[in-house]
Amino acid sequence: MRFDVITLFPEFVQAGVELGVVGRALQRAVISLQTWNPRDFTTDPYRRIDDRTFGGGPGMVMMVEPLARALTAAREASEEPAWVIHPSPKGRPLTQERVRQLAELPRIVMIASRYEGVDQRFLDRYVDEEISLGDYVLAGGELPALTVIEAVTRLLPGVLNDASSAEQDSFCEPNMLDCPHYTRPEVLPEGRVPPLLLSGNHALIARWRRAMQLRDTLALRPDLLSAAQLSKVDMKTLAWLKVIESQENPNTSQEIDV
Ligand code: 4F9
Repeated sequence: MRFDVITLFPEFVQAGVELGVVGRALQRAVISLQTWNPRDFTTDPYRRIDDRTFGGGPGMVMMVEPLARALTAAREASEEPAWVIHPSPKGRPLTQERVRQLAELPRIVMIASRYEGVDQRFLDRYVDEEISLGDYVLAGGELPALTVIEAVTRLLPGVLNDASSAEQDSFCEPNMLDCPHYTRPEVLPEGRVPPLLLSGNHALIARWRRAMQLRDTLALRPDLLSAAQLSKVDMKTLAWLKVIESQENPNTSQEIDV
């Protein structure tokens, strides 16, 4: 898989892909990455990439031409068709489902914008998709671009050593949080491992883990549950978790429905 990032801070992006899973994937040539600096595609002696906003107001806007020329150069660097992503708070929130789809593409180009924004004509004409990482504003799109690269790369064949570990994570199952995990030693000043996990009873352990997933999703991300794949047993477990919750917090309790 090939990534291209158009950025005023190519060193920032290069530094972000050196280590860990992405660094290893680069070394093994499972992925490749090229950065493109719009400043190298200016024509004026000041190498300007931004200008004041029409209509007045504070802040600078990234100009169409350096970005468009950088994008053209990136496109021409490979024959693979490119899907062009602009990380932006205006985009659709990124989900693991979308990450899985992106991992099927041969090539992604990301536009990491800076300053107050980008001339809308560039976005309308050249960007296929805007992606948001959340409802907050960063100084630029470099960290979101790195986030997309990492989320996608770890799904590519041969990147993670244990083929199953990418698939067993929290969020692998859509709309369900991961259960708690424990490792040695069994007993610590900070607490002990739930004895059930030491029982060797795998059916019981699987049920406990499922109950913990439901407990934590209900407590931390109840918004996910409406879209989650729930079995009849899951529904019963959830109903009980709600009863228990209402007993522990009688002031905030909702209706009991078992
Ligand atoms: C992009 C914030 C995606 C959240 C890009 C400033 C951004 C962002 N998700 N903020 N530039």
